[in-house]
Amino acid sequence: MVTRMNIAASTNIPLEQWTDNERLRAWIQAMVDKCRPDAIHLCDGSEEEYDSLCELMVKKGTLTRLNDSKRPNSYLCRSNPADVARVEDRTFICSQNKEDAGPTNNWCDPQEMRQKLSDLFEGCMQGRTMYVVPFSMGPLGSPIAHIGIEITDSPYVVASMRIMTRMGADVLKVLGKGDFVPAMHSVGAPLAVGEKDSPWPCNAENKYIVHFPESREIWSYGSGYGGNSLLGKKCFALRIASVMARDEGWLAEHMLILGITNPQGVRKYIAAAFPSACGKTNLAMLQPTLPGWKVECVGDDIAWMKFGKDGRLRAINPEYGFFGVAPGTSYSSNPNAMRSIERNSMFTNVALTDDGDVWWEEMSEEPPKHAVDWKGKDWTAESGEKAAHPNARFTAPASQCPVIDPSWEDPEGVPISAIIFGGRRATNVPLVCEALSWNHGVFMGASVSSQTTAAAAGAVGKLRHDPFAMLPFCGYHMGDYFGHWVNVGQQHDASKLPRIYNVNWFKKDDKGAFLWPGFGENSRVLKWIFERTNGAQNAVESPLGYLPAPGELDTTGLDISPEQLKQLFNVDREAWLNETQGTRQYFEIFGDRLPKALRDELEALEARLRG
Ligand code: SAT
Ligand code: MN
Repeated sequence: MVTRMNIAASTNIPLEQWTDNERLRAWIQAMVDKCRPDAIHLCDGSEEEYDSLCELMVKKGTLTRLNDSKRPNSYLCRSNPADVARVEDRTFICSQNKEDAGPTNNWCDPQEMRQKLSDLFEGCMQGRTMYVVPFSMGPLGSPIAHIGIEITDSPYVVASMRIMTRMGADVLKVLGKGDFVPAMHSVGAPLAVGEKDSPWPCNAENKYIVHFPESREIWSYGSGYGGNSLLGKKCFALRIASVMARDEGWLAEHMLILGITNPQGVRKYIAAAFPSACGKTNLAMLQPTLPGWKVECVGDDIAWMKFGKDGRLRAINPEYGFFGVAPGTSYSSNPNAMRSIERNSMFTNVALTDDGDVWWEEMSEEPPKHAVDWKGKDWTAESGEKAAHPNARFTAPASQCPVIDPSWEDPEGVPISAIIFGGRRATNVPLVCEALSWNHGVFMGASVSSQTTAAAAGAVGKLRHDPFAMLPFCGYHMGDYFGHWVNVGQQHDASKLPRIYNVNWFKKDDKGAFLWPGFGENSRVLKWIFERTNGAQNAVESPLGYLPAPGELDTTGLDISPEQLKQLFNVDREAWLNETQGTRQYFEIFGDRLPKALRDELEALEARLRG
């Protein structure tokens, strides 16, 4: 017989003093009874709390403090090698009806899953401390923001949540007696009395990332890594929020948000969807190579967008930090990211240099002579091994970004002028193309394919459909999600809707070399988009949509041959008819939930290609 734990005797502050939210208190008590932690820590979000958690993790061997003269107040963390990325095959949408999860999600009967979770969570925190983490996705009190409470037995998760979200006592003040999304997390590794803990406890063989969309609940078990365990991010801000957005008429999207200012000082905002590890962070804080242009960052991963009183689509970044891919990031590829992580940052699965700093592939031209790799082993460049895991990450406060946008915390959000879709495509997809209409843009988003990356467990480099870059993140039937996008277009003033674009930085020539330099040079594409949204007549129509008219993509000072440019915009009709064949087949899986508007767009595209 399990005895009820006396919370009053086990918390750092009395629960009644911490919150007067009855539902929250009852949930905490229920989870304490189920998980049976040794202690309960109700988080206040203070710096002292963060520091003492980090100190605790240093003692446990989870964290290594970096050299303070190199990287002040920063830590390295090495995860268990069996816990390094999101696990899509262990991620479940447990809607009441299987059909509502749709063909792109793993579904499990909610009753069955509840039983499974109930068994898994039983006593799962024995020997550990349970942390209760109040967090706000979005600026505190913003009409677009929402509150969640994560319960976790991982101090790494608590420390990361403090960087990635607005977290702590202030959130509880805003919450009052109101509603929150409960997000339950355990690493799934209870400790027997006297058992020694491992630096990165997890339950590698038994991971469950579970969402109940109707009751808006998240349950995550077995993994401590990234989107599996920082439940405000993909689980709440995308999977659960996409369901809320569908029900309430807004959009929760896997999109960066950037502000772009032209030499005359006019600023516009753009949102852009790319799959994980396809350069969202680089684009969000890009340093334009075009003189006089400026890009500023609102967010690098997620956008919540609602229509404002002025009829314009307004976006907030629900997050408070960056959880960016480290390998490939350098002072030349993304100087603003590098400056964002100079202090107060956490690094997971990167290499440790002999002078107590971090390193990863391509961070510097010359690799260090010696380092300790992400698995904790001696490393030299000659070994042929990667020093950092390909999905190694930095976690840093967004406020440290030197080009953080002045309006990034505006509770009303920033007005969006353009939406971009993109993926990693070696062939076919041109550098940039504007949709002919809103529905054509929705079709573009729905038909995105991209090569897979190390952000998720599984094969890398495999081409797969990833509609709206939401394949792993849509909390309901993807066909209904397309329908929601079509409806949004129908329900709002077309002249105020953002224009929609498709881009591809990754097209290759027949020798396998990239045709476009990317990074800061992408400002040339953003400039063209900026001018389009300003009414410029600088495009020509192609079967795929509007392309830059000859000479209208600013290539001043860029070393690119006319042949390369031709290839970047070449529309190979034969190859494209193959492509539409693939899209047609893919759309089949959505059955009658595929909106007619998208079928019409597919047919219109085929007609234009044949025409
Ligand atoms: O989901 S994570 O936050 O681990 C990273 C990503 O896939 O974007
Ligand atoms: Mn992402």
